[in-house]
Amino acid sequence: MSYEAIQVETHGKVGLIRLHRPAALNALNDQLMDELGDALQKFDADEGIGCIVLTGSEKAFAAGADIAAIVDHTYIDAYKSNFITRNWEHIRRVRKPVIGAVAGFALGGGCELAMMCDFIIAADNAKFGQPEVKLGVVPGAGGTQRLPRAVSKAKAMDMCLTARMMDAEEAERAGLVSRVVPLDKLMTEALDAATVIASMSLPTVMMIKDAVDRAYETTLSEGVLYERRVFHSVFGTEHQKEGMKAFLEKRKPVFK
Ligand code: CO8
Repeated sequence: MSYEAIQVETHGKVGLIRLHRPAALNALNDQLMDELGDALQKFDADEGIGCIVLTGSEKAFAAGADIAAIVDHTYIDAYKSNFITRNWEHIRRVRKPVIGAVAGFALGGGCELAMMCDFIIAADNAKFGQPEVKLGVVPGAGGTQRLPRAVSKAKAMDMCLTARMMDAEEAERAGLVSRVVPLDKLMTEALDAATVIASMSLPTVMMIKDAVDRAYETTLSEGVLYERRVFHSVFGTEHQKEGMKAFLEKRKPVFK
């Protein structure tokens, strides 16, 4: 598949996907979502890739669903095409870590896409919001579910009901993003973090992602049990032997 609405690069063991519809502030249309799903699946399957970075432009990560493409949708159009979920599930199934590197607007589906990433590094000009209410619609790709889990019910209600945007500083304070960096350092910081992750044992990294995600899907006691079982299983891997021996031998581990 050749891409027009995204750009794809590799940096060592890091796969970089850049949303690229500059004339529409990276508004999410079917083409972009299909290409994104395809690129994510390819990086996920690529043995040479250990971590993925998803980014947009300096002005916009993504300004939401492409309003022009859906303004005339009927209920049946949305239902029959399974609007949103058909691609969204691909993204959710990616097993390698995905870092969102967010600059500028991350609104509506753009904010929801950023929240699908395992963590977000934000530029200091980032703005997050769920402005769907202004369009007479509700968030449709997890905004009412992931936002309260990330920033509390109070802030999520405030953002979804008033459509106010949250700037990068507030987003970090509220726990929506893991770090805020100057705009000109965003890609270096995101690629450096991804390179660190990609240098670790890939199966271990995937198990950690899986276990942390469990925290949002289950009770504490079930989650802790799941973690313990995974923890036990790592003693069956060469990477545990290599990681622990390397520490004791005061050298860097080599994870094959
Ligand atoms: N859809 C289509 N086109 C858009 C969108 C969008 N979401 N956002 C911006 N554009 C276009 C503008 O129409 C404009 O095009 P043109 O130059 O041809 O007139 C161009 O991008 C630049 O935009 P602005 O001139 O408006 O730029 P400003 O800097 O003045 O404003 C804003 C930037 C504040 C981001 C403004 O563009 C805006 O409010 N955009 C809409 C944001 C919004 O409401 N997003 C929610 C959309 S609904 C949604 O996301 C439902 C999610 C469902 C999941 C979807 C998964 C696929």
